[in-house]
Amino acid sequence: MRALLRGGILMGITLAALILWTGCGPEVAPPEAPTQVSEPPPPPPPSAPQEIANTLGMRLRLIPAGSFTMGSPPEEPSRDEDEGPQRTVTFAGPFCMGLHEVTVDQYRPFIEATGRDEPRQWSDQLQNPNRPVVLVSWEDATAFCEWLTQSEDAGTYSLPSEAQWEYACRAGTTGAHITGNTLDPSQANFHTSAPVDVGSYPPNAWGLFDMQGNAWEWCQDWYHATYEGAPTDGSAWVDTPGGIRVLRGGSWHEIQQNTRVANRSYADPRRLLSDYGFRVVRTVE
Ligand SMILES: [Ca+2]
Ligand SMILES: [Ca+2]
Repeated sequence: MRALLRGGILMGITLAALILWTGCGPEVAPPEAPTQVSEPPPPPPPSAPQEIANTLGMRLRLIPAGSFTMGSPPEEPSRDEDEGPQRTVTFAGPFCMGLHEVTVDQYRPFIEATGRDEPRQWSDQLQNPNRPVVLVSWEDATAFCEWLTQSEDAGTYSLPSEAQWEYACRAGTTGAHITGNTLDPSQANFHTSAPVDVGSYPPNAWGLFDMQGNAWEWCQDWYHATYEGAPTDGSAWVDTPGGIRVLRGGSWHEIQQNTRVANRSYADPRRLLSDYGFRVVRTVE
């Protein structure tokens, strides 16, 4: 009798355990999932960076963090010595860069708000509001960026560092031009008679227009005749003030070789020329 009772209890416990296991117990592990990738997801494709606009109507592109080789190899035709030695520059974080050179129309409110002197030939330039503002010095361009930072509610604006400029211009390319080893007159405004409206030529792979040609673009950096000792974190090289600042990208006035991505020009920060303009960068916030 006791044995029968014990057997019944055991059977009951077993049955209860079976019910628990099949119905109410902890969930059974699902079948093995398809192959899982354990690495972190890749960064967003550089061909599709984010775009923002400020209250001036200026459009800016998010330039992704990453590394690139700055400068040109010794064998590049028409290369100047100051384009080397080539070095790896790494941007730890993204930044924003103007899609276009700063236009006449975008420069106008700065003059009106600050009373700063109009660029030479300003009344002529006003006839073409969507052309890059030219005849502006490095000092004018820097003052514009400071004013813009004050008047906008997000980010700090500045001229690009040379490294930011070249990284954004190359957009992953490694040739003498963003188009390869040559640049066709249909691809950029160079060796012509005047600047043209910004965005009249195809953009680069990151959606930036007129990085080569149209107006030369002032950079923050003091000019150094070599990259020996230059920063590798993408910042501007401003530790040893000199007499001249850097310009990049060539212009409507220049021959093709001077629009090469790695080419560097330089001028006194107060100098004005009819093919000197600029574009801005902004911090990401
Ligand atoms: Ca340009
Ligand atoms: Ca040069």
